[in-house]
Amino acid sequence: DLKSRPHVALLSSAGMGHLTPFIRLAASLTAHNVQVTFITPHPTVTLAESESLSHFFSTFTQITRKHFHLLPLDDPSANSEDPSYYHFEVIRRSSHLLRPILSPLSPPLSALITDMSLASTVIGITDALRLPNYILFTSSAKVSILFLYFHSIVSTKTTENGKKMTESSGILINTYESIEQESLAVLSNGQLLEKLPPVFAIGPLPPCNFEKSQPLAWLDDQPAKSVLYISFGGRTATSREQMRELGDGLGRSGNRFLWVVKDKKVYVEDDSELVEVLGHGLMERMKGRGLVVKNWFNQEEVLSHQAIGGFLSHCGWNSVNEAIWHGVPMLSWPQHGDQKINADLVERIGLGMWVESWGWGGDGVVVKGEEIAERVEELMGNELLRLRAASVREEARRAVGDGGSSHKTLTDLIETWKT
Ligand code: BUP
Repeated sequence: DLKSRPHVALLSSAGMGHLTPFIRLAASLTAHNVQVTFITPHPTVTLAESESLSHFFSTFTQITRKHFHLLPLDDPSANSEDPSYYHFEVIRRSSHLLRPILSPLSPPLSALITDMSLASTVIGITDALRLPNYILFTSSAKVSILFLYFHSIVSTKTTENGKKMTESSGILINTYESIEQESLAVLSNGQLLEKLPPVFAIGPLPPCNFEKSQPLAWLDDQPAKSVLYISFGGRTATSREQMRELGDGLGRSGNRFLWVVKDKKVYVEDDSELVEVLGHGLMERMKGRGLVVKNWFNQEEVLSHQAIGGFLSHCGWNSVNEAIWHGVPMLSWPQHGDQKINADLVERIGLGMWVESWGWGGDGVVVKGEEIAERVEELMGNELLRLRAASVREEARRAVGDGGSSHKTLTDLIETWKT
């Protein structure tokens, strides 16, 4: 019965940073008694995505999966250094194939929720089908302001999604009132643009249960809050020189650590030998106190572990949300894209530190091991920051708990889908 149980389709995009919030939103909607059809572009860019999807569908059997077979794309102009960006373009150019997937869905859809990177082509299709279309914005409210406003002052191809988003039925953001009050106000008070769809702060989208699957024996043996977790996301290629300095810094600081090394702009397909990257001497010095891994680790599970006491992070928005969710203090080291804006927010809400002079990781400036060691010690020994991070965690959980601001926003939105 559509009156009590609306049917909503979700269309995700490429890369774990985009897929993860879609999976979490699908789980949240299911918990709110919404019937969900999940459309997955096929093939995915990485193995991590396809594995995550198969765990997800085998756990959430009530969610219907639809494959969206992508057209082969043989166009060098669409190519990019980063496989995710290339894939965005492939999905974009295949979007006309969505219509035959969407039209026959039964019961009829109340709405389609699309990734921000696909707004420019998908909205035309949903308009033709007279289907309300919502955008899931996978970064912060503050970054969404830039996205939505930029097209009104400059005109380039990259602003197309932002422009189209202003024509959507609404924008869902994985954030919550108390950390982005100002930005959310700007998005809703008519100050930014004359015509802007409603914005729904529905985060932080809680991690789903199926994501807890990997045993981490090494972590289990470490004292509480003693381990620094280091990851710069799946799309950051840290230079070898910087990796050596980071290793040196970890060697100097007496802390335990778990370091996920990514040497190329790929996830698990990276098979270069760690020793080759870091060198024998450094590997020896780090032995015993640290674990260096180059494969895909379930980050959310790592952050939930009692042994973790700090997170040296690129500040991808999902990583920030996961640190918030588990109250893990952060040392921010933005690498590209929206990450400096996120790092600024992390500092302002009291969740972490940001050494701005480090610049963008990988921009040619190499931060020395000595300085890294100093900051790591500052992070891991900062009792005040730990207390603040714990209260950020409580506040976040209140937002999505019964009666919380994000919970109420999502419940009210679902009500409007009931016909
Ligand atoms: Br790397 C890595 N394990 O080893 P962000 C990432 N993740 O679970 P951005 C793992 O991928 P990108 C790993 O928990 C987060 O949910 C992580 O999203 C998970 O980064 C997601 O933090 C990454 O928003 O994506 O820059 O958007 O990692 O592709 O660079």
